[in-house]
Amino acid sequence: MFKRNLIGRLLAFRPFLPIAALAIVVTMASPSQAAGTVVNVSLWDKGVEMAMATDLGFPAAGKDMSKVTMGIALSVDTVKAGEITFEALNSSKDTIHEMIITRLRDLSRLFPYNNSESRIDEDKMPDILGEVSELDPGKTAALRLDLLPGKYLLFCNIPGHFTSGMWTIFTVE
Ligand SMILES: [Cu+2]
Repeated sequence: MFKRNLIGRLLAFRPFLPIAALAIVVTMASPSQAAGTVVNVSLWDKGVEMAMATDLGFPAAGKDMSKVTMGIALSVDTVKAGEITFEALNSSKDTIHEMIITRLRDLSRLFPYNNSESRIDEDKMPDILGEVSELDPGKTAALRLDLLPGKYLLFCNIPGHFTSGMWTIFTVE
């Protein structure tokens, strides 16, 4: 599903490439030949009727993360350093989600949070590397990054979603 969408999008955006170049694009889009690593990302939730948790933001220490009502699921959570393509799918039926990636230098540090907006204060986070913003339900989008070894956090910053548990840790070796 992801692969087909990726190929479709690449071809759609590059309709005038010569045949040889097209072949390269298609070849690169298959997982075994991809330049770097492909990580499938599912942005999921349990539906709008579920009351959102309000105290399940990162870090998870001391929290009952089984109570999350939305989250980010990865096909693989540890990859080799280098070029990494995140293929994000909004699996929700009714809610817009997004995926922001930030370097995680301290596994216990609280993120700057704007309580009145119920979201992370992105302006106070110097380590944000990229994002797939405001993805409609059922839509996919890709983010390609060159990542060094370290810990990263993927999170959704739609109001209320971070504290509902919509984040996950990602490791690059
Ligand atoms: Cu979200």
